Amino acid sequence: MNIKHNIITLPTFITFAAAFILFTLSCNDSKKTKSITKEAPITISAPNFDPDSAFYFVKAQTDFGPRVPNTEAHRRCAQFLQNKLEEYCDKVIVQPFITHTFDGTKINGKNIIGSFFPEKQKRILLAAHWDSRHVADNDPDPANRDKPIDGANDGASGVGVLLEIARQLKEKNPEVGVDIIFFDAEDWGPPHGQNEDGDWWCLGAQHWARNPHVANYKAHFGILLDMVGAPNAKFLQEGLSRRYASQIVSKVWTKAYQLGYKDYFLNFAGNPITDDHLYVNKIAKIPMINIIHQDHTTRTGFVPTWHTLQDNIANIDKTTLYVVGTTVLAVIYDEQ
Ligand code: AHN
Ligand code: ZN
Repeated sequence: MNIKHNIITLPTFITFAAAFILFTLSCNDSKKTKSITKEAPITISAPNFDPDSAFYFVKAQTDFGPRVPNTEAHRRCAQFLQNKLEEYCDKVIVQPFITHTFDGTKINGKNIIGSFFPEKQKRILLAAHWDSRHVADNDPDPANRDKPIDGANDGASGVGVLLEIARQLKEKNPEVGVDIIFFDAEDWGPPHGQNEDGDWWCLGAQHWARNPHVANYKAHFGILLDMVGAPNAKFLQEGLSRRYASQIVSKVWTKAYQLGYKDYFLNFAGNPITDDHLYVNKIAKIPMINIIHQDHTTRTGFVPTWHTLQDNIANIDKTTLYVVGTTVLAVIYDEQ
């Protein structure tokens, strides 16, 4: 037996003593450290939004042709959207409704709703309209003005971004519940400048706000996407969003600024726009903002392709889809 093994040498003693002192210090400090980590928000980093996938989802819609209510393209696209939400979400509800437009047309509409974690109390509502306008009444060529539009930007872009968000939510669970609503019959309103007092736009959103898919449905806040696919889009802080949900405007624009998207999300007030979020705010009483591209250089206040045959897939920009999708995903994964 070698006795050397039982002798504690001086260097060994010093090492153990130092370790003991450090351990004791860290124990005394543990209370402070714990309370600091408790107060700091746990930030779950968001998954990566794929702009190619979002673009594919936009094109899949325009490939059906104009999604005007009562047409075959509209019926086929509804089935596609339902299938996609069923692939990604925990629960899907399709809400059919019958309504009349300003010109007396009776239409069959469908709101299509996908939910993640339907049992969770704290929820975020995301929405876009999936129908496209029945007429290109803003087209520069009068011969085109009674033709239906593809609505690549006006309709399909918001839905495409939300389908890519749904695909990401399935891969990486957020802390909060999320509901995605594709509203129908948003865009069969009267010609620009006519009948402006009537509630002729947003017929699907009006139906849902009066008949939510879940009794007493509430969400912490909502985000509507409308025309989020044009190159170099400018998102002013839309007027009704500031009036009804200014804190959500701040939250989203601050996040966009942090991500480096200040050239898209401008720190300026935009005009109020009658859009789906108005009825979600007024009737369902859920604070909802609208991320919508406004252009004050045109007569209509929207981009030149708005309600024209030029609102097609050739005028969709992946970078804009990416900027909007990344911002909304970051907002979702910040909530707990
Ligand atoms: C009005 O022009 C009053 N609202 C426009 C809402 C809209 C139409 N968004 C897309 N298309
Ligand atoms: Zn429109």
